[in-house]
Amino acid sequence: MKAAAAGLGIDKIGIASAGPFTELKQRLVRHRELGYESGFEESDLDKRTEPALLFDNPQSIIAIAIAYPSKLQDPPKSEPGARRGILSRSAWGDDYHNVLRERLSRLEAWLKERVPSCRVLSMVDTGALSDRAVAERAGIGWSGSNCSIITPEWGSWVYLGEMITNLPLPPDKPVTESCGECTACIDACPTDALVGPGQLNAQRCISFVTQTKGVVTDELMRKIGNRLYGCDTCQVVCPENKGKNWTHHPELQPDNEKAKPLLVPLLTIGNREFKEIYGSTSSAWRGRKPIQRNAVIALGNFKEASAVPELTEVLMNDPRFELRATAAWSLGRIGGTAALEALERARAREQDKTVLEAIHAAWTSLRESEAATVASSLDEVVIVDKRKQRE
Ligand code: B12
Ligand code: SF4
Ligand code: SF4
Repeated sequence: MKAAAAGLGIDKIGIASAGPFTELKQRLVRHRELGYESGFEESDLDKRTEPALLFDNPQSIIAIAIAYPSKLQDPPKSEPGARRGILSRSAWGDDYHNVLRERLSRLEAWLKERVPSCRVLSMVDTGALSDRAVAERAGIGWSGSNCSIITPEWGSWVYLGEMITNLPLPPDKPVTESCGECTACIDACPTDALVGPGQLNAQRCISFVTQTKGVVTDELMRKIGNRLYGCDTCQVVCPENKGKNWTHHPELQPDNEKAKPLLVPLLTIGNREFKEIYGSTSSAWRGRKPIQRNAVIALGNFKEASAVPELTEVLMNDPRFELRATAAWSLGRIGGTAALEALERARAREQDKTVLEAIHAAWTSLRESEAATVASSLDEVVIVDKRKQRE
């Protein structure tokens, strides 16, 4: 099976025993108690850790890994007047869920041809099991301080999937490599979401925040930067990923305009157009709202004054309060007379409490910074005056 992996389009296969994940269970209980869950995980911790609850008489779990690209070829520049956002590498190319499911069904067909009595249950990401815990047990890679499974061959730029089976296959040993003394990912995480080696407070992880649909806090909006979906920082800085860029799966190759799109057109993208462009990628699962909201945030973080008319349009007319509130924040961050006027006009007609609060916060901070600028220029006048008097 392992020798056939490459022919099946699979980069690495490992075998794990199908016994309960007892240590993981304790870990997940503690994780929940600390409030570190994202809410995207399967909520039943028994199902997450006991393969026998998902599959009748499981004998082993076949774990697979598929490597993906980490570099864009000739990426378009993000420039004043044409600012761009970025999708995380896990959303480049075709949706990895579909790609891995297709590989798992190829593997299933290969197995059934040889062992007709074989039964399998395949999963990728949305299944109950922890894909990382299975991969670790199956010797695919080690569990890094950035939480990712790092394979000695492909680094952490791998998607994971698995198949519970009734085949009693000999289990692989976990890999012996480890992070050693390195702490680069923990140091680089913009929000200190990595609260310790291999321990993530998902609520502070930018990858999670970019996938939420609500209004984000000022602190986290500033840290989102121009990320439209996901975050790769803790993997980009990882020395184990240095020089690793995998281009052998054509379906996973990025389209530059999708991976690094212009921000302004995203503000008005319709549902149908969004599905046409992004529907085939893994970034579309939460719909267009989070990505549009993140585009509004990114323009604010770029302080892109040329986008004030479009942001004003969002603030005045977008039916979604989350978008209007975020546009208020963004205009406050950009500043200038046009932004201030837009906030004042919106304040006069806005009915939603959250948006009104956002407008007020943006307006106040703008006025304060304006007052500070006036005050500092007055200070300068006074200093100049005093100098003149002395002369
Ligand atoms: C929920 C989820 C998220 C959440 C929370 C992530 C997290 N770290 O918990 C959010 C939205 C933030 C997220 C982000 C990302 N995700 Co995600 N996510 C998942 C999902 C659905 C469940 C993960 C989960 O249960 N986490 C809870 C933690 C506690 O458990 P765990 O990580 O599964 O298991 C590990 C720990 O428990 C640890 N552990 C166990 N016992 C102990 C004891 C001690 C002392 C310590 C320190 C650790 C430890 O070891 C286990 C194995 O590594 C999985 C798919 C799946 N079904 O498993 C994908 C998955 C983990 N995500 C994936 C990816 C690619 C990402 C992103 C890179 C996407 C991006 N570019 O933005 C980021 C990475 C963020 C990060 N640093 O982890 C891949 C990971 C591939 C890989 N090479 O590791 C997965 C496996 C999807 C897939 N099938 O490929 N994700
Ligand atoms: S994905 Fe980004 S925010 Fe999340 S842990 Fe990694 S560096 Fe921190
Ligand atoms: S950056 Fe260093 S500590 Fe973090 S996962 Fe990579 S090797 Fe491990």
